[in-house]
Amino acid sequence: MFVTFEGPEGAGKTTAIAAIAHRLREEGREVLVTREPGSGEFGARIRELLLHGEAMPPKSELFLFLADRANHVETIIRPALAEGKIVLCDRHADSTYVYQAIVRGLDPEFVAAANRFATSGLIPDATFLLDLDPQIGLSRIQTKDRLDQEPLSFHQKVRAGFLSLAHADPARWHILDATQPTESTVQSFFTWIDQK
Ligand code: T5A
Repeated sequence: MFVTFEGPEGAGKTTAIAAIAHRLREEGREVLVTREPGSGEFGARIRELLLHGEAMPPKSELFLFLADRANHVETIIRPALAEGKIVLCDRHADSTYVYQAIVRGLDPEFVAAANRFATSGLIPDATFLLDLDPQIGLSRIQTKDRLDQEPLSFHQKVRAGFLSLAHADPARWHILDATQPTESTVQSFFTWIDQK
């Protein structure tokens, strides 16, 4: 089972995923917690360039996220799925569509096709959108990276972009109120998985 978590900065994805993984493991399930960008040594190097390096053209940013994703899917996610693990992934292809196409303005059709190429067509079984006012999310972050430092209008477009994707595909997306305590997200996840 492949589950992704998306949303604006500081929405609480990492915190919620840790709590969900803990409870799944208590139930005896095999879980892989992973993230984009930055899984494995290859991903960690790309993450450093993307989040802590200098400014770069949007096209370069796109290809770095895709390079990370292709490696992540092939060497980490697919092997874990083949072993029957539940894979909980902090951001995935939808982040690229929102940040690089909708917000940065790169060609949406090209970005969608590039995502399909990078993932070899892997689509999450479910995606949880932790939605909140970006001002609240940004106020939760202690140390801001390159993308966190974009203006508020950028982050408002990110929020709107995620909401538009979620509303277009309600069978996959679950929109959650990220101003609620983490336990609320955990409950929503278990309500979903217990029906599977
Ligand atoms: N990006 C990523 C792209 O542009 N394209 C792509 O293709 C991809 C994959 C990644 C950046 O790259 C961009 C998006 C991002 O800008 P990142 O550091 O991985 O950078 O960024 P985030 O995923 O946004 O991680 P954050 O750590 O900023 O946010 P989280 O994981 O949503 O939030 P979390 O859990 O770390 O919590 C943040 C703080 O809030 C508190 C926590 O204790 C923590 O202090 N918190 C809560 N407080 C109150 N109520 C709750 N419910 C809370 N939950 C957590």
